Amino acid sequence: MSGRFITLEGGEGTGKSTQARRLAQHLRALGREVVETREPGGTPGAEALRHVILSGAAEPLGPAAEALLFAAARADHVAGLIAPALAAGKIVVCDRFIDSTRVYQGAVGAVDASLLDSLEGLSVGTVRPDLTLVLDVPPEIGLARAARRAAGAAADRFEKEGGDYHAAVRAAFLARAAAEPERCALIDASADADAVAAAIADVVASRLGLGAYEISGAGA
Ligand code: Z5A
Repeated sequence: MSGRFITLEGGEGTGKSTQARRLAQHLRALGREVVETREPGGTPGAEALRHVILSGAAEPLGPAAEALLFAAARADHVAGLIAPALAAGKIVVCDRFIDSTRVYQGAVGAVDASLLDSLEGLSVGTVRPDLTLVLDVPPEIGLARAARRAAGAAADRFEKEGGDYHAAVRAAFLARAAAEPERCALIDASADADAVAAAIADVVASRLGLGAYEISGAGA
């Protein structure tokens, strides 16, 4: 028995967390067993590393060192949660995964691709997404959404970056989606959350054969 692995990717405030939750609800309503998780994080060890990374404590060490930390967190997450869930036949819905490293540390951070290849091999082995939903909105919309949600809380390591940074992130995600169209589906995430959820459910049904979509009214 082997499950299905779905990842959601995209820049800040594109709605990944919202849509991961909506997709998991939708698949559960269809009678599927779903594990919802996120990166960096998902296991106690990886959540501890998340705190170190997002606090900015590792930023002075440079993007290659941050890539090592993301890879260490991912190795624990894959071994401790994702691989066992897939082996048990469950559907894993993960908010960010390997494409985030390729975009933030690779395309934007300029970490050498051969180093990222090695780290990816070590951390995930053969565990690769069956489907990656790349959520796309113009950065000004994503950043405004994230700012509304944060409502005065301090910006983390990545949230404090400027507009050019987030534009580069968007371009790199678009390039990844274009380079791997069989694995990746590009989703226009600028519509309201119900419309985006419906578009995602259609893609999941057509690409993976996981059910037809009915509006659940779960809200954003
Ligand atoms: N990172 C990395 O560099 N390398 C790696 O390998 C990995 C990660 C795995 C993790 O940040 C950071 O780590 C990330 C990249 C880096 N930083 N950045 N940027 P995080 O996990 O704390 O945050 P995030 O992944 O960027 O997600 P987010 O900012 O929390 O946004 P989101 O999940 O895409 O959006 P959301 O939380 O679902 O929605 C944001 C708000 O918008 C919220 O109030 C919603 O109610 C609202 N929303 C959602 N959808 C809509 C629609 N459709 N319309 C209107 N409003 C909406």
